[in-house]
Amino acid sequence: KILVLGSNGQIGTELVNALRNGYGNDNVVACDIRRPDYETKNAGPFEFVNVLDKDILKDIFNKYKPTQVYLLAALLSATGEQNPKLAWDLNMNGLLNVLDLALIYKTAKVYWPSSIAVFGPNSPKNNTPQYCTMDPNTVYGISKLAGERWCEYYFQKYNLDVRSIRYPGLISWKAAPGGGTTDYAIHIFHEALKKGSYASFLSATTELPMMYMEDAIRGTIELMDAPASQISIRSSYNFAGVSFTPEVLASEIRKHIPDFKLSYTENDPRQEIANSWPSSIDDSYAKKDWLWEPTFDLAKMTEDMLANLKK
Ligand code: VAH
Repeated sequence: KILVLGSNGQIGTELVNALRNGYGNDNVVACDIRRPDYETKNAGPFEFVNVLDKDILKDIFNKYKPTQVYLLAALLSATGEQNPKLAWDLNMNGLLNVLDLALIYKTAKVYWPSSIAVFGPNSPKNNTPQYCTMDPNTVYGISKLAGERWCEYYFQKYNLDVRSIRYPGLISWKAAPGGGTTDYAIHIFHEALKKGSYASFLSATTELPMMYMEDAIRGTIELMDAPASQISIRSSYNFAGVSFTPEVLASEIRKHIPDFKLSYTENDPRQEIANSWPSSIDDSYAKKDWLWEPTFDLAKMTEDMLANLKK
């Protein structure tokens, strides 16, 4: 069995579907603190689980004896800044609870997502390398960097097969994003179709690394399927798709909606977060170790987002 903890979020919703397609509906157990708002195409087992409740989490491990666990429950960057202590508690203790239970129940593989938020103002901005100065200044970024160190620690000390990716901003049409700094790049599509205009909370020239969800899900499963001998990084892999600014994204949208208007709001706290993050990422280790290759460029992503949202 495969457990997906945080199955209702932006990533979990699509990952559960992809895993159920590959492993069969009954073999993938979706776990969240809320029931999914809508029926997923691939219905399967669901459990109410709060990853901070170690007793319930232990019961779930005991009940399913999972071979793989994906831990996706987290607070993202913008929401994290509104509630720093909760973000630290959930992002850190959720991870430690899962790592400990994975050892006890001999889970074969654990997946935990990190983020480009592990980088900070003194990290190189362009083509940010795997190994460089990392001084995250959001609680989200601090918790992701600390989490990466714990993942590597459990691998080195206890031989736990933990794998991780530093996601860029993920663009998807199926499930809503949950309080991140990159969310503008999703809202813009919804508003472009609904109103023909959008007010971006990030400035025209803020360039951030992004990726289409379909690529991200495929990459995640490819990493998990790769032979352990090919995984040279046990903290978390740099992972890249496309980079763009709100301005560049708007011109791509205008190829489909010629009158689309983009304006900007000022003094949004998310701007400061975005300013501390890289503009583009060097993911050569992922390419070399497990043959990662993205397939969605800006044009293909924009076309697919608009076509699906229109439906
Ligand atoms: C956030 N989408 O904005 C997340 C992400 C690249 C950043 O981890 O908080």
